[in-house]
Amino acid sequence: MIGHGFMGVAHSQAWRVAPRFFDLPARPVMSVLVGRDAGSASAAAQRLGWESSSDDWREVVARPDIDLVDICSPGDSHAEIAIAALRAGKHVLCEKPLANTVAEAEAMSEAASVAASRGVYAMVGFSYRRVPAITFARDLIRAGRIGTLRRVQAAYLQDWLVDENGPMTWRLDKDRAGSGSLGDIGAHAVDAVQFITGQTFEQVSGALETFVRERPLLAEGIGLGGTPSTERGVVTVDDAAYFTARLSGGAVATVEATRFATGRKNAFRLEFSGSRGAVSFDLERMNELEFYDGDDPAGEQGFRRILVTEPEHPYAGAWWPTGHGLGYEHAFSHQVRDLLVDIAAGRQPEPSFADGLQVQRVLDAVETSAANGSGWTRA
Ligand code: SOE
Repeated sequence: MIGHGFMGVAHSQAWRVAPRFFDLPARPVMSVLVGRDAGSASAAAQRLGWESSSDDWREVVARPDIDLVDICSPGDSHAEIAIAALRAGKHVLCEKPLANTVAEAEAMSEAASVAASRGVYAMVGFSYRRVPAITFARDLIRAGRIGTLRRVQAAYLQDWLVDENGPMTWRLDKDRAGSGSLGDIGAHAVDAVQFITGQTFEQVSGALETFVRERPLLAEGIGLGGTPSTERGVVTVDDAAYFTARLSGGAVATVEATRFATGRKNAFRLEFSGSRGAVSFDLERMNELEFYDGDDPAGEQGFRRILVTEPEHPYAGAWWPTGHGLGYEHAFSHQVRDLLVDIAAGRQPEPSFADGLQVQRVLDAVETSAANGSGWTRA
């Protein structure tokens, strides 16, 4: 695994826990953790349960005893590492968004399709696809339970940037992160909507805004918990992204992504309205799904709350008894499970790098539309 920040920790937990709850076709060996600083990588490896550590990803991806490379580093390193790993015959799991630019994502997708023809697979880590209630929403909608889809409302709302004295993390630097709220959390919204509905974003019309244009630079550390210095740096990404969209199956959508939604900690909200019913989800209540069935008797109609913790719900049966619920980390374990099952079956895991590229094109179209003030832009 490359990287041991927030995502490295989440993925480490998944690699360790998945084999305890799922019957996997292969036993993951957490072999090497790679970080830029040898000392921090070694300390993180011990804490997170990796056998060894390294500060040289090139040497690690070339090693014959490595079968799979999990990329949890910032976006500016994804393309180079993923392409090198795939060319060296290693399966790849790469964090979202796939890349910082469409050109990088195209190169990655091309490398993945060459590798797949040799039985080497790549997956992009849109982990929320594997939250049971989101997977179940997809099952309901794909089974036609809400009829013809007409309206989608997606909002990914966080507030961890509200404090204007919060430091300049790598996520606020376009060169490292590609974009701001748009790529960090808007990408989840784009992927989840396409996954759930089976429709792709065809045209978008968007606006971006940066509310806080300068922040204290970090003297030490890379994240919000780092030590700020007295110098200030320029924020080069969006703080908020908004767009309307036309989907391939005729539905229309509004999407909002911001890390300035005061009071909203991780509210990823998705609502789908169809000719026969509707489905609504909020990640802050991630074990629940609201379902409105227009076929219910007139006097009994209303959204019903389904607790998505039954053995018949996706993934839930592998964990705790009915009603005990799952959390943020479980989706990453489901991701590990599905990845290993697909690799063992010689099947392309989803979302593929081609899916990641398609999301990247949507993000790019939003940026183009926002920059030009040009209205509808083809994704
Ligand atoms: C930060 O906004 C972040 O950690 C995202 O990068 C993740 O993808 C999301 O799962 C939670 O929020």
